Parts: sequence; structure tokens; C-alpha cells
Amino acid sequence: MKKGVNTADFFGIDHLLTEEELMVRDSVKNWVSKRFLPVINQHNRDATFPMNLVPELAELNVFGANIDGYGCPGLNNVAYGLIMQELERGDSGLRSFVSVQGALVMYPILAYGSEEQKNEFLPKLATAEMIGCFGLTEPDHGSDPGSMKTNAKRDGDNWILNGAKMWITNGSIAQIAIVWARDEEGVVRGFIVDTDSKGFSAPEMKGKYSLRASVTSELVLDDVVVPDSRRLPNVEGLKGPLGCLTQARYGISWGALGAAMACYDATVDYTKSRIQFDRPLASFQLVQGKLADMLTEIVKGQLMSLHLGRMKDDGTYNFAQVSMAKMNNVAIALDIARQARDMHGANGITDEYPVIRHMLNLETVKTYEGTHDIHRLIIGQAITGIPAFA
Ligand code: TGC
Ligand code: FAD
Repeated sequence: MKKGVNTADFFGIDHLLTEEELMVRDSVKNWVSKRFLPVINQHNRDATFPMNLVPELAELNVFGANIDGYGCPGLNNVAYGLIMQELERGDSGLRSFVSVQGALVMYPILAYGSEEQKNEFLPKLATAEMIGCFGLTEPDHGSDPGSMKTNAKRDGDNWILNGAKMWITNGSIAQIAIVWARDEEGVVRGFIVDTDSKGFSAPEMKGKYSLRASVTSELVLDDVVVPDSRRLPNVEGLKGPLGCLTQARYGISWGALGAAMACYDATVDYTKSRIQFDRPLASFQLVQGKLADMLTEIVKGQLMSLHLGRMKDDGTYNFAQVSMAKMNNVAIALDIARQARDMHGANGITDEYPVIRHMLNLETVKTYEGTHDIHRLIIGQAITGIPAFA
């Protein structure tokens, strides 16, 4: 065996991937290394997202990569997952930018939209000529979106939307927002809202210690008029937004592994070069034990996401399996990032090394798209048949 392996491919998982999947993964990985990693620290310090790189991301075909048609490349779900992994190896904010656009904006239009809506929006979203956001969470309703207060009142050929959404990725930079609101009969419906509509505003949320290189906003809807032609016609009820979350959670299960790999690789390099007690840190048994545990968890996570991706392509997966993969892979990534931070000693608290940035980002990833405990409850419901949310 080659000595000193990083995460490259400890378990020979590359043999389970097709030529196309490997090519897609490596092209995104190269782009992230060359174009994104050199600028991420400054963006993280400034709490900005590198918008100038968005056209290059579009060239890489990462937006809606697993959608077929409408200007999208129609990759399979494993290639899509590998893209998420490589983007998040860069930063969770980068993966979020891409997964919100694809899984939370393009997917609902594809799955629930009319043919006119698909033709109008999907090609522009695929090239990022148009940016979208997804408004489900409200100030008082996060884990429990079924209690949302944002409402939609029918007015002839229009709907009048009122309410507030919170913690919305890309809210202030989006041209359209997928907004979920309750109608007068209490039915949850989805709307494609132009963000320059009268009565719509999206103040940016400041002061985040986590996911700093990502724009997060409130959405305020004050008598916003939305034509009925902008209602997503093919879904009603909470299963609409929850179906989108399943798509995004799947991508996050891969993405978190990318962040874990970045932390693990940095720690292997660091502990091999850092000398204490006249020996490299990597020569101590306790350090090797930690590296072994980190890599073992990464390999288990890779196998889980890969199998899930193959099931998703076959149409044999379910949303509780997606919850398990999101929950597990984010949890192990956060543990690995915390270990990595510790093993870098004082250097681990600086942005000279990527570990504390990933560690702090992963606190968000653990919370959004369903908190760790919400996923435990979803799995618990699948096991017992008894919902224990309320
Ligand atoms: P419940 O009665 O269980 O479900 C209502 C209907 O929805 C169906 N369903 C799902 N369908 C598809 N995918 C899923 N994951 C689904 N979960 C449930 C369910 O079968 C039912 O269908 P039907 O036909 O019977 O009507 O609903 P509940 O109100 O009891 O809620 C269940 C719960 C707590 C699990 C759900 O509300 C939940 O998942 N809460 C977490 C909220 C959440 O994850 N929010 C994320 C907001 S978006 C975001 O964070 C973006 S971050 C940016 C980025 O991704 O990078
Ligand atoms: P709460 O629901 O208040 O949960 C607080 C704690 O209580 C958690 O530990 C939770 O596990 C626990 N808890 C809640 N209910 C239960 C229960 N029944 N049993 C046991 N424990 C429970 N949302 C969007 O709609 N669109 C976005 O683009 C988006 N982007 C985001 C970006 C960032 C940076 C962040 C931080 C969040 C984003 N979110 C977005 C919101 C995110 O989905 C919510 O934060 C998440 O769903 C949790 O909701 P909450 O923050 O209100 O926490």
C-alpha cells in the first residue's frame, strides 16, 4: 500500500465510479483549488460571496446538474453528489449557493411548475443569468414549517402575499424567490415571486460566525401581488416544500464529506510536519488513532452517500434514508472538523488553515435543512410508524 494516503481513495471507491463521474468530480475539484481556494479567506473575513466567480460555475454546469433538458446537463445523482462534495471541500457557502439554486429553486419549478414556467426559468437559472432563493423558514417557524403564517389571498387572476421569511440563503441577491405560503383554505402553495415586486424586500442578515461566505437574508412580503401564472400549479400541501428539502439534503450528505476531507487532509499534512518532543505529531499513537477514526468515518459516509445516489438514480430511495445520510455525514464532518481544529493546536484557530472555517460552517449545516434531532425524529418515525415531532 502507498504510504501516507490522504482521503484520495483509501477504500478503492473510485472503482465504483464511472469515467464520467470521475471526470465531473475532478474538473470541479480542480476549479475549486485554482479559482476558489485562493480567495475564500478574504471573502470569509469580509462576509461576502465571490459573485465574480458565478459565470465560471455556470460554465462548469453545476447549476441543476442532475436535471435533464431545459439547458441542464442531465448528470446522474452520483455525479451531482460528487459536485457537491468538491464544492464543499472549498466551503459550505459555495455548496450552499449551488445547492439552493439547483435543489431548492430549479427542482420545484421542474417538479411542480407548468411547461411555460419551466421554459421561462430553468435555462436562465442553469446559466445563473438569474439567481433564485427558497423561502420556507419563518422567524417563529423553523423546524415546524407546517405552522407557517405567510399567507396568500386570491384576488381575481392574482394572489396577494403577506408575511416574513428568515434565514434565506441568497435572498438579497436573488431575482426570484420560491415562496411557500398558506391560502385562505389553509393549503400550502408555492409561488415564484419577482424580488423587484412592489412590497417585497430582502434585508441581509449580518453578524454570522458561520457560513460567512454566503448571503443570508430575511424576506418581507407586504401585499406583494403575484399573478396566478406564477403559482406552482402541480403541488399542494407541505409535501411540496418538503420534497425540495429531500433533494437538497441528499446533496448535503455528499457536501459535508467534502468539508470533512478538507479537514482530514489538512490534519494529515500538519501532523506530519509539526515537530513536538523531537518527533512529528503524526508519529504519536494518539494522533494516529484520531487520524484512523477520521478516515474510517469518511469512508463509511462515502459508501452511504454513494449507495443512496445509486438508489436515487434507480428511484428506490425514500426520504428517511436521505435524512439518515444528511444527519450522519454532517455529524461526522463536524466531529472531524473539531478534532482537526484541536490537532492543529493554536494554529487551528487561525484562517491560515481551513479547519476552523469548516468547523464553524458545519454548525450551520447541522442546523439547516432539518436539524440533527429533526432527522433523528424522521428516522424514528420510519422505524416505529409513530411521529414524535409534537
Ligand atoms: P408531515 O405530516 O410529516 O408531512 C407532510 C407531508 O409531506 C410528506 N413529507 C415529505 N415528502 C418529501 N420529502 C420529505 N422529506 C418529506 N417529509 C414529509 C409527508 O409524507 C406528508 O405527505 P402527505 O401526502 O401525507 O401530505 O409534516 P409535519 O408538519 O409533521 O413535519 C414533519 C417534519 C418536522 C419532518 C418537517 O416539517 C421537517 O422536515 N422540518 C424541518 C424543516 C427544514 O428542514 N427546513 C429547511 C428549510 S430550507 C433550508 O434550510 C435551506 S439551507 C440552504 C442549503 O440547502 O444550502
Ligand atoms: P428551531 O426549530 O427553533 O430549533 C431549535 C432547537 O430545537 C434545535 O436543536 C432543534 O433540533 C430543536 N427542536 C425543534 N423541534 C424539536 C422537536 N420537535 N423535538 C426535539 N427537538 C426539537 N431556511 C429556508 O427556508 N431557506 C434557506 O435558504 C435557508 N438558509 C439558511 C441559511 C443559514 C445560514 C441558516 C443558519 C439557516 C437557513 N435556513 C433556511 C433556516 C433553517 O432551515 C432553520 O434554521 C432550521 O430549519 C431550524 O429552524 P430554527 O433555526 O428555527 O430552529
